[in-house]
Amino acid sequence: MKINKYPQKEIWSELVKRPVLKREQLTELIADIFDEVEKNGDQALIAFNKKFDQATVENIQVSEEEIESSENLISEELKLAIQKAKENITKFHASQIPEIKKIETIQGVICWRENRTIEKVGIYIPGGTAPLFSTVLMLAIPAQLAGCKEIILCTPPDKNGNINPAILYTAKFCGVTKVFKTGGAQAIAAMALGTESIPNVYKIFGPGNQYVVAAKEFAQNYNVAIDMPAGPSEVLVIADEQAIPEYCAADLLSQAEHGSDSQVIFLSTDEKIFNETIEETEKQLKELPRNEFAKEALKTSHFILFNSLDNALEFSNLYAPEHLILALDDYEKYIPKIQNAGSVFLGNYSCESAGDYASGTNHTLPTNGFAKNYSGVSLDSFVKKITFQNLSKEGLQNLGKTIEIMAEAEGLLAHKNAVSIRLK
Ligand code: HSO
Ligand code: ZN
Repeated sequence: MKINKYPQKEIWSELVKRPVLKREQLTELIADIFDEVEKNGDQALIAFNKKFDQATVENIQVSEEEIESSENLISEELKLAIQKAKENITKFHASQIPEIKKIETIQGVICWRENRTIEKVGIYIPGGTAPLFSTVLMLAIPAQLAGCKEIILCTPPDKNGNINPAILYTAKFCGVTKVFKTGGAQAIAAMALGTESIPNVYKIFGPGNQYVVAAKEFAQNYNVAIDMPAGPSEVLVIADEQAIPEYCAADLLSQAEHGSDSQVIFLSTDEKIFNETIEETEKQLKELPRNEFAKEALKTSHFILFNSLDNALEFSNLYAPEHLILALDDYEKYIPKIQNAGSVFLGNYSCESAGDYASGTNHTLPTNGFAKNYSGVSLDSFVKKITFQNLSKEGLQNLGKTIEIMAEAEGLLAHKNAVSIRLK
């Protein structure tokens, strides 16, 4: 932990820096993988499964039977929990479907926007130490609500060639149309380019390691959109004198356990709460099964004492955290002062895990300072908006002169003529 008391503003810009990730030059490697997938399709993916995941699979696509049997491999309790989470996530995201507003800008000129679905989308779910079936909910539910026709999912198989049943169950439950056993950069390449079994998609979503992130960036060369630039998870907690150190520590650790590169920041205006949260964090850390990850993450994490909440908020806006927790008595007062954050948790009972799993908001959020210029995933991420207009004769009469003058000033007489010819 890096502990700092009342840091001068001059050093804030140092404190908000994320640890520099060792990002090797991956472009060449990624380009080779894309080439290989383009040339050899499914066979390339099967070979990559052997090479990177030590898995032998004959069919890249998960069979109906495998999907069906996933239901018997997870507990009833977990199924009910997934159902509850789905209900809440659905409620919240369905509320984001906009009503169409037709605006008469001047008499006879009507303009509006309509959503159209991105027809084919791909979801990537990483393998590794935690099977993130909650991320399937967060991406497939808005995709389905938006009306995406093809929602495919790629995830790496384990050594026996299987996929975690909770991922399969959730995928089916949330309308994923096809699931494929392929991971890493090759999965992204397959979704961007298409293979014999994997259809190419128009937009790719989901978290992943540095190879996946680099491959998503590379996929944009093929006219494929991506959800957002990705980095390790983060939480920033601001606590005043009524915060509860046990809760604050638990929240910090809930994010730190994601990985050794996770970022957790604790800001407080109260020295007693500050010291007790540090102690509590050390104490709770020892009990965690994933404490190896959390311990590493804490090494680069900041605990900072501030002399006012306004200063703490200003620091937080500069940091632009993925998740912001306001463990404050008067959190309402501080809402308007939040400028940069992915998702905000208000008061002592709003733990970040609520948003990670089941309250309804999306957990795919901007990290690494991108909360300054990106939003998290929402229904909007699965649609594009088309503008429409309709001018009546009277409308064109009302607007014609303006257009003609502007077109002439740009020297574009054909533009001007498109108006004049109608009005003469
Ligand atoms: N906190 C993660 C999402 C997640 N948490 C999935 C648990 N499972 C996003 O930053
Ligand atoms: Zn989490």
